[in-house]
Amino acid sequence: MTSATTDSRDTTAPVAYPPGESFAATANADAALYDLAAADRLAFWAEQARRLHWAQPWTRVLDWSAAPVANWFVGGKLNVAYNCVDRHVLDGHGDQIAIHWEGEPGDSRDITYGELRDEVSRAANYLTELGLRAGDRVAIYMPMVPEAIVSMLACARLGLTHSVVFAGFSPTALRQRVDDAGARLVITTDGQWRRGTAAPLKAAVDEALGGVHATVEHVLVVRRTNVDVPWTEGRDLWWHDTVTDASPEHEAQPFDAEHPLFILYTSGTTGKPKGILHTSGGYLTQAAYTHHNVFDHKAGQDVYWCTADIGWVTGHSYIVYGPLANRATQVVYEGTPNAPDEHRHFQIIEKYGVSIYYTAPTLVRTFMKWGRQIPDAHDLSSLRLLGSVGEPINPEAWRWYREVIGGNRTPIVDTWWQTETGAIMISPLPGVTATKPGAATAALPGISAKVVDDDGTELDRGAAGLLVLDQPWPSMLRGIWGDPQRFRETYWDRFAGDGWYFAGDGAKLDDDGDLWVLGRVDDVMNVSGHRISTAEVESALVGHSAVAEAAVVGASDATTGQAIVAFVILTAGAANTGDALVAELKSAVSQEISPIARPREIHIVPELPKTRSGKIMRRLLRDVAEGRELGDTSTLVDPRVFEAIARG
Ligand code: 6R9
Repeated sequence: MTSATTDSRDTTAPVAYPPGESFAATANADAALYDLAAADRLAFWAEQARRLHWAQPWTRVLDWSAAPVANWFVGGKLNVAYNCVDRHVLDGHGDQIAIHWEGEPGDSRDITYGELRDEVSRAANYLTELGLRAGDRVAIYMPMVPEAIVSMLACARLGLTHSVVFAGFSPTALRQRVDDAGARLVITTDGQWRRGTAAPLKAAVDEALGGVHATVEHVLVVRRTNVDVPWTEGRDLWWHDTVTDASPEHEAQPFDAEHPLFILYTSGTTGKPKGILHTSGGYLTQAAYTHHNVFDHKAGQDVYWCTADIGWVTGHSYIVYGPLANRATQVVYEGTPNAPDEHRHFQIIEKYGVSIYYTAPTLVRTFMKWGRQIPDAHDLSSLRLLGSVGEPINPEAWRWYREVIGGNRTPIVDTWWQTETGAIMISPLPGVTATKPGAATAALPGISAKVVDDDGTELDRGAAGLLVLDQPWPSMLRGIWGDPQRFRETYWDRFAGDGWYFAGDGAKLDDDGDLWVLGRVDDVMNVSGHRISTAEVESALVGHSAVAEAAVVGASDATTGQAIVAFVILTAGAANTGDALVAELKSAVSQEISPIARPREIHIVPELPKTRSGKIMRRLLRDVAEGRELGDTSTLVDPRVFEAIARG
């Protein structure tokens, strides 16, 4: 093997790993899928949609006449929750375990498909009793407890549109999302476990809603940590007093293929998060198709584990909808990888015999930092496939992942996709594709991607450009909630003449024609696989009375991929207390957005480098943030330093 490299953009030294013969012999995918999709793309997707149970068949696969809003499986009707739960029970798999749930403090619960159906039905009955009707929005602000998944499925069953808000988000961020979606109900827990301590969560909901709220009628609370909770009589309801007592009999009604399934907020280039809207039939089709082929998932045999949180799209598509539609048996883990110690993930893999493990590069790099003696202390031989998502995986981490976790035998699928795409778009097919450290390799059968320059001209191999999707796909976003204009501007105006979707990522094809995703080309940072906009952090900083102006950049970081580095100018009269002020500003950002948005560094500077038109020169700041130790910030304000950097 060639020497490992830490540069994810080094496309010169990769070694390809052809599929193993025995893996290929039983693989779900085969090379013919590419030919089938190329011969008739829509017929191919129609075939994939037949994985699902449709109460009424569609009359047309795709109507693209209202582009960029797609209409897939026109006239078809289905119930998403029925597809994820009931039909497996009716097919005789009610006793199969759907979820091996592992709580952070060490408690655990196995939930069969039969039990899941009963719980989802109880929740659906109670939400109906509360007066919720198809089309209403429900905010779900919960840690990784089974009731979070039950809540999502109960919404899907009733045609309620859920908006899951990551439980690490602040009350301000929750409020923004609840308001934007006009939610009638918030489902939460009393508290959440984080490395052995119970942190309050219901209290954050109260803070977010503040007294009487325009649209929220009720807050439904699951007891998890037993912390004391503030309580508003009449508005607040305990899950165990209501849902638990509801009837487990509920008949699911079918909804239109284009019925809104969920809204999920993601960061854009401005301070205001975008509510990405997904619908039912096309979304579930592509989630199920990709989960089957990309993870080579075999129902009744595999034990699957996706380590994401349901607060992100990966949790939606690859914990809830894709795996459950495919009758997976999966691990759902509540806590962090180092609770109570760094062995936790490997103990879980061993305990349940996990065979498919899907995680983010940032965690692989963290494992590397902890050292191989930790995974080496465990029997990981049940693993047969590894996945990566969220950010480019650097070849060194890829190789370590394959060798140390995968015992040099497992294929690695590096899956590129976005909240907006709904499901995986670019990935190797295990058993078919020769994988290559750092490369997402190729668009999946049925998906079309190109690497183009600013004018939309397709680039030759070796040249870096912009990633575009030039054909609609079933799980594509159907819009930004309440903002059709922003939807067009953000994704479609850049290549309006061609009708292409602009992903916001840079990419290149290498000499073999394999695709490498190079990271964001806009003002969106990627910290540990989480998208955070520079504008959002800047606005949190200037929200502090001491800050007059702020500029934020993502600087490369060995563990988190990128880290947030901020440069701030203080208001006249603000006392520069140095480290104390920096610490205060960091926690202000954590509180305003989330701890994941906490800057790694904040530099207090007398001025910011600007162009003549007044635009902050972020590129220069990024060079500074990445290129030198900034212990002494006084050098920063010296214009000669900037001149020197600009020349270099
Ligand atoms: C699924 C998810 C999307 C952004 C995307 C890109 C980055 C995700 C990647 C990847 C390189 C991969 N990204 N997967 N970059 N290789 N395999 O992460 O959705 O949170 O919306 O982030 O993440 O920059 O544009 P989301």
